[in-house]
Amino acid sequence: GLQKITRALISVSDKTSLREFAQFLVDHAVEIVSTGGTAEKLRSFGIPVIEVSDYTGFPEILDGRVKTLVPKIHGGLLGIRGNALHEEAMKAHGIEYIDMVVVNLYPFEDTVRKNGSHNECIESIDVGGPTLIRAAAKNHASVTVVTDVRHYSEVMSDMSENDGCTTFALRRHLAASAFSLCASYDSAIAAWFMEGLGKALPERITLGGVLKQRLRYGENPHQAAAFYIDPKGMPQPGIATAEQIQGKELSYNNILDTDAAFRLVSEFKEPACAIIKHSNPCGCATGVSAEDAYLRALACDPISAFGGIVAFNRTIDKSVAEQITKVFTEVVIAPDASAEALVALSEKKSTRVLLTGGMPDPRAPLLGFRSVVGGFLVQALDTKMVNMDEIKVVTKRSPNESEMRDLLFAWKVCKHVKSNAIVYARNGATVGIGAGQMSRIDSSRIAAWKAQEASRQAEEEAIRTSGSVVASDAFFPFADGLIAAADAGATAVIQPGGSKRDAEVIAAADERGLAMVFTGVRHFLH
Ligand code: 93A
Repeated sequence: GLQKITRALISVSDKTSLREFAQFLVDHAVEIVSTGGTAEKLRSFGIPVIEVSDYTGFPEILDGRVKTLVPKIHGGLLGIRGNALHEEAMKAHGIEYIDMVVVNLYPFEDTVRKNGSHNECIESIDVGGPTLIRAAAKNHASVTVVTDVRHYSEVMSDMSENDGCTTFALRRHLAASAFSLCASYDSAIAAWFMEGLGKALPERITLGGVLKQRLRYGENPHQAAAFYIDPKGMPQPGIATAEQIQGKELSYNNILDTDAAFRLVSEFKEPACAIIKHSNPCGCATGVSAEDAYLRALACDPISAFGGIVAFNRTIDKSVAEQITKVFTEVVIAPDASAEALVALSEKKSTRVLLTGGMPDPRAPLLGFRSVVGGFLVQALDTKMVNMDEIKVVTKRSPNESEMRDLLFAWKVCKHVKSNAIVYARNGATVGIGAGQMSRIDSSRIAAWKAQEASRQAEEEAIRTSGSVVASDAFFPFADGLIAAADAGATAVIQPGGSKRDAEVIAAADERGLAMVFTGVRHFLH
């Protein structure tokens, strides 16, 4: 299993730590062959290197498009040691073994991300690099393939421990990593072509992900899990880019809930706060400040908020930070936090604090993935938000100004609640949320009941749903859900409309003096 390294081909775009690694190889009597830019860099470090063109006797041509694509290189990588026929052929053609390939690829994904021109993107498609990587990885029985700067230290310790040889275990592990790099590199290229063709959902799809973090487990302790980052496209500020300032490691459920919470608050221009439990909001509010929004979101269901995920669309200041520390909170995510706020939050060591540096565009297109046995579903995520001119008043009474403001607020929240979703809101804050029920009437009842319970616990005289508005993520199939809302004291309703029984539902609203608007848009969330 041990293979002595006597010759290495180094061809790298990312020249980070190149000096240290190449020097280590030279110290272990390895002969280095390199392509133009890499060779020049090594020479500048005073490291002895053979130009690939001198090695092959063939110049680099076509602006570097053909540098290493020659039999002397690929024969040297693919030949099987100890195979008499291979050795005979190699001898006949003057090909010698190459024991190690150190290659990282033209940065195609970066070029796309930086909005490179069409030509720049095309030129960033590496052909020779993946070819070297694939050849070396295929022949990992004796060839070591190093495709990432982060592998250097592993390789150096393996060689140090084994007298300048690498172990089979290391070569195999590096080969697996090499093929997964090639796969994700090609899938990024394929995705870029598809976009150019206006096809978001191609005939074949490969998920390109780069490991961000291995997770202790998935939804439950017996499920393996990891977090991968989409390497292409401009990353929007959010869970994937956030910097964790303090707290324990994020769990799988934390990541899902934090994403849901941050996406919800990104819907609002005014200061807003959302508190999420099991991917549903248990409170969401706008306010004059982050603190105001937090306290109003918390008031919706303070019992459920225990152990919640709290998101803001504003910088966390000291006053809101002090409020947060009064409640057991798993995660706080916000675009930023003041220094004093961070000091206040550090009182609660286990609370994870994530700062994103900005807010995502809630309308930016995103794909969502769900697995089913034997495959997976892909859809464009629901980034739609209704415009004022698409909203139709269907009752005799029109919502007044404050009802309209609350209707739009409730509608935004409702989109982020699992179906069947019913959201009661008043003065820019949720007062009752019914989520994830199998019947809409149950969600309506739960939402009203939750509001009643919160009112009772806070020892308020009036029930919070009186004078509230209600949003329903899909049409009311019967009048019962609407009647339940009217009975709870709601005065206005927002829903998509489109039921066979719309006329009955409208009549029930008119009878009770409710104002109702139709959006024509449904927001199921499963
Ligand atoms: O243009 S290529 O596709 N043709 C090649 O033959 C080739 N060989 C290595 N790109 C090629 N490479 C790539 O060049 C490597 O993958 C590496 O990223 C880069 C290093 O070039 P230089 O040493 O000139 O900086």
